[in-house]
Amino acid sequence: MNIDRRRFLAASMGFLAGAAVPNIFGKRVYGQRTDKKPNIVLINTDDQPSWWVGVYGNEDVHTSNMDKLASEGMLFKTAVTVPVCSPSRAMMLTGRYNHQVGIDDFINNDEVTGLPNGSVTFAQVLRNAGYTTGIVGKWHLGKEMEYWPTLRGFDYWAGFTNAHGPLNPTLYVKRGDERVENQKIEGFTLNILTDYAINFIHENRDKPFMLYLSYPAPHMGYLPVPEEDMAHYIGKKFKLPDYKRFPEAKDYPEQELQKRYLANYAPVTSIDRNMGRLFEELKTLGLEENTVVVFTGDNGYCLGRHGLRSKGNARFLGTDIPRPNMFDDSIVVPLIVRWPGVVKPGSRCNELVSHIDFFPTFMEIAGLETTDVSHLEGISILPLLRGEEKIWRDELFLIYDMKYHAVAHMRMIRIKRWKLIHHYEDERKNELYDLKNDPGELNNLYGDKSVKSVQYILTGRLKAWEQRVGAAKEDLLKRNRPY
Ligand SMILES: [Ca+2]
Repeated sequence: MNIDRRRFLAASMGFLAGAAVPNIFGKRVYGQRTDKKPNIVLINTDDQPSWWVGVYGNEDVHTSNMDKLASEGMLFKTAVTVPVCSPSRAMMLTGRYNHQVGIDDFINNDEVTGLPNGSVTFAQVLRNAGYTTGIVGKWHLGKEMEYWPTLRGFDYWAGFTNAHGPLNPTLYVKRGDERVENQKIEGFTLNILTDYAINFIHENRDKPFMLYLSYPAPHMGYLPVPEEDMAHYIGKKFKLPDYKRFPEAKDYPEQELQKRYLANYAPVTSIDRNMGRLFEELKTLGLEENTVVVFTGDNGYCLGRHGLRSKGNARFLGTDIPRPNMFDDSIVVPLIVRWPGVVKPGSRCNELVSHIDFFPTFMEIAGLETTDVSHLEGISILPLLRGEEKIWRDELFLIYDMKYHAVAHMRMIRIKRWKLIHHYEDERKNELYDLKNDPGELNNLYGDKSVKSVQYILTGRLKAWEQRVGAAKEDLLKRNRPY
């Protein structure tokens, strides 16, 4: 069969199988499909908060493909995750809270640990259901071979264990039991990873596949990027937050912060351009209709907000003063889902969702029952994607036991209006924010008499959750971890 014929057939099948079901008036009806298993492409960026995406309201960053994806799919305004790499990835892959799979903080380069054997990932479940599963890029759930993604449900891996710089990457390339090729490739890392992702899609175009494309950027400023990505920012001055109101950060030079913005926005644009290449490939292969694309980030970032640089383990700008935190800037990540025929183009969702929801969502997308997997903490967001009226959860929880940069033991409950954070390392640091009247989380109301009942109720709910999932203060002692 020649390529044109194959593409034509694939395109026709995509149309028949994937399009929205036309009703008798010829209108598209969303939320219904009757076709074969859809492919899943999950794109995860490293340290990109939702506020670094144009469509989330940022006028400085250039993200035309991310914005277009939102115009074709659903954008979630409040998608949260643990505010550092490894715990967030553990939550996403296992559908459980990070401490339940033993990942408290990011995994340092010299640490011999990782996602334990026996932690079931969505990749394993999808592979059992007939999917070919691949990961391209950063893993960050264990450096030793026993923790590698090819032993956690992925048939294919082209990438690296921890972080990697922007140029000339050395990649492990591994398929099943094949030997590992350790390849150094000349060029820009983000372009090269996308090439591998495109190849994976091309090779698996005739069967259901799940691709987890894990970009290692814009992590801590990721330059250089190709000139074409930099071109969007020549001579540009970025809007900066009012970081000078924070005494610890007030002496930090504006010019330096401008440079940091450039070092983060330019790689976001580089990823965005590469995402465009990947989407073109899906279209060319006729797979666009039958592929669910999920775009998200592994944690947020402050970059001047609250006077901080970095995320949950932030420090004040220009200092080594730590500020462990669960500000929305650190925990809210982009989440955009496109699924032609199911998700209404340009739709927006204000419900509270979390990275623990990915696992059951992917199961449901693959047509699998989620009732037998009671160990999962997340809920499938498929009803939200379909636009169904549904009573949804009204609370989200997070846990972050931080050991690098500072010691902190944070537990959070976030409802739509309020957020409570316990700091078990020092309860004088507890926080309570009214997100409706103080979305920037500048006014800590913990202990304020005017919100006594809110604090009381949220404390009860948070403690009940802590007890249930083994995250209470007493459990820290049992785990022999100091606080
Ligand atoms: Ca990260």
